[in-house]
Amino acid sequence: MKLDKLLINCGQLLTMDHKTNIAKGEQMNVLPQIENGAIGWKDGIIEFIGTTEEADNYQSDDIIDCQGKLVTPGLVDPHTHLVFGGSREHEIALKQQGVPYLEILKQGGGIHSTVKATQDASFEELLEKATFHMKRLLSYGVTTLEAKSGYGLDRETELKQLKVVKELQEIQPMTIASTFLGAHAIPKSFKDDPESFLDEMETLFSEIKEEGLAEFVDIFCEEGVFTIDQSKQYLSKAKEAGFSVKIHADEIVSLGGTELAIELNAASADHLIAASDEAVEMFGSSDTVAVLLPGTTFYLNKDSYAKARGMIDAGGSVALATDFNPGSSPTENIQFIMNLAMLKLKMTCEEIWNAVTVNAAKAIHKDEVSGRLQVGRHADVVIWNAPNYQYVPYHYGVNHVHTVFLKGKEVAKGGAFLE
Ligand code: IZC
Ligand code: ZN
Repeated sequence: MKLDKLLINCGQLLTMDHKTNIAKGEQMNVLPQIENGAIGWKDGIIEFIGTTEEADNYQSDDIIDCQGKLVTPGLVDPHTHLVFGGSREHEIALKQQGVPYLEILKQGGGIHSTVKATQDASFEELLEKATFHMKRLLSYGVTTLEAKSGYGLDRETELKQLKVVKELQEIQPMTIASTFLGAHAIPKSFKDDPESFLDEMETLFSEIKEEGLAEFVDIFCEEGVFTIDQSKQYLSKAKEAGFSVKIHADEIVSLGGTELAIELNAASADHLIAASDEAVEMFGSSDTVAVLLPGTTFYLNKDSYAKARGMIDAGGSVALATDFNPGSSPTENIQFIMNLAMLKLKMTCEEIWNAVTVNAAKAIHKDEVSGRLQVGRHADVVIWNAPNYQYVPYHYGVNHVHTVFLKGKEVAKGGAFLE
């Protein structure tokens, strides 16, 4: 068969092909790979994966000699707040004075400040800004991501955000999972009546479902935001309406959101810095993916990080994400998140690669299309300026991308997005 493109001499070709759609516990330390590998595709679909020797059976007018470089699947970022107006650098001084994240929120800043900017922005402005951030994620090797709403807190703006995500799904080739996070904060007008606000957000479920605007419903379960009981009730309704659910759980205060996520069989429980020891153990007997966001702990200047080791040692499944958002994690650099996972979460390099591919895809139900290299799948492939897979979590703060292929097409090179 004649291929459109054939990569040969991939020093390590990480196929991540575990034969299962999730890597749990000790399996996270296994990295399915081919030494001196080769991969080829036609019409954007992978037709061949094997060794460079085996590639002799294939022809192509476009053969790239990778000269021993690392080659992997496109990365998956399973937790971003991609669509928002404005930015929050005006809060730097408050942060530096030691005013905590939840206090800034309580004073009407933080998420509320982004809500105002998002309400004021037009659909086109939000689309343009989200596209910019998405291309930057792509330049760092991400080809699949999740995007949340949650900066509207009213019907109109929440729908506007979700429609931006839908437009992105339709007009560009990255794979995107959409999450409705209307329950992200309590707007001022509902300050003393959060339940009525949740009722209001719930009235959007049917419209979101009918128009295919989101696959997941998420809630910020946190002190001063939504309680465990409110979260349980709201997410149970979401499940009844046919959504899969996620929780921003135990990010700052230990409320028990992690246990709730597992009890509800959520697709993922996210953050988990303050998760209890019992909750950490529970991941061993659950397929709920622990989505850890160490960039947020770093940026909020906290001392303790989520207990990734405990979760993996208990037999659980861990994924990593940027949490890209304008407040607690303004970065699209998922490679820096991999550095933090190595340094602060004490994850092995093998665990880290599983956490940004196969497990990240599972956390957003994209495991059938993303996170692994298999014949028949989209050719979402990254060539790295790295001699081996350990090198990327090791050498920090820079972009190691050599080339990103999205559905077979070269879209980013040397860390820059190609127009
Ligand atoms: O805009 O602050 N934690 N939500 C919950 C966020 C962080 C995003 C933000
Ligand atoms: Zn978040």
